[in-house]
This record gives sequence, C-alpha cells and structure tokens, in this order.
Amino acid sequence: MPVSGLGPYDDQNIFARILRGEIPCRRAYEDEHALAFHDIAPQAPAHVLVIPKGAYVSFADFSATASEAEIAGFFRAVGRVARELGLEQPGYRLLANTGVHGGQEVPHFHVHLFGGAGLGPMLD
Ligand code: DGP
Repeated sequence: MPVSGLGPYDDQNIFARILRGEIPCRRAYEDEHALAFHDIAPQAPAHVLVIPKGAYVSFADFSATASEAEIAGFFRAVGRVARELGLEQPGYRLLANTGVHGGQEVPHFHVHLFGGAGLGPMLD
C-alpha cells in the first residue's frame, strides 16, 4: 500500500461504519461504487463527502490499487452528486485530504464537495 502515514485499513473507522449502516448519515446519493452524505460539520452551505464502497485508506491507496471500474465509477458518482445537488452552476470545490501531511482525519478515502456559495481562493 502507498505510504500515507495512516497505516493499514481499519474496518472500524467511522466511514466504514456508516457504509455498513451502523452509524446514521444524511445520505445525498448512493450507487454501486459510491456513497455520498452531508458532512457532520459543514464548512460551506453545501458540504458533502463522497466515499467509495471499497476499503481504501486514502486517495494514494485508491488511485494505486482500485480497479479501473471502481475509479471511473467513483469519479462519475462525484460529478453526479454535484449535478444533482445543483452545484454545477456557478461551480464547486473538490478536496481530498491525503495522509498525515494532508490533514486526513478519517482513514477511508473521501472527497469533500463544497459549494452553495463563492468559496474564494484556496490559499490566501
Ligand atoms: P478529513 O479531515 O478529510 O478526514 O475529513 C473528515 C470529515 O468527516 C470532516 O469534515 C468531518 C466529517 N465527519 C467525521 N465524522 C463524521 C460522521 O460521523 N458523520 C459525518 N456525516 N461526517 C463526519
């Protein structure tokens, strides 16, 4: 597994438990590859997390080890969530904190989708 400083996949992480239905979430979208749900502590008017159904620690892990079908299915789902939430116009932000230096807290790969307002530049 690519190094991210997060260790091997922990099937007790909070997103694994959400995927198994052990912890509730406010679901925005689901298909065979992905689940999307609203962040518990939103940092924008729309703040949704999109996670793959497979057990991947981080983007580094997912991009290196997931199948082409999983990768394509996942990123199609991300785009679909944004579209279905009405965020395409005038736009949104995607973010994947990756590993320790990326500030990733939950060790199941996820993409943050932020929108619903002008977000400004990332680094200012
Ligand atoms: P990150 O730092 O990229 O690992 O972000 C993890 C995000 O997950 C953070 O924005 C808060 C969110 N989060 C953590 N626990 C829960 C939870 O139990 N439910 C939901 N909906 N979001 C959670």
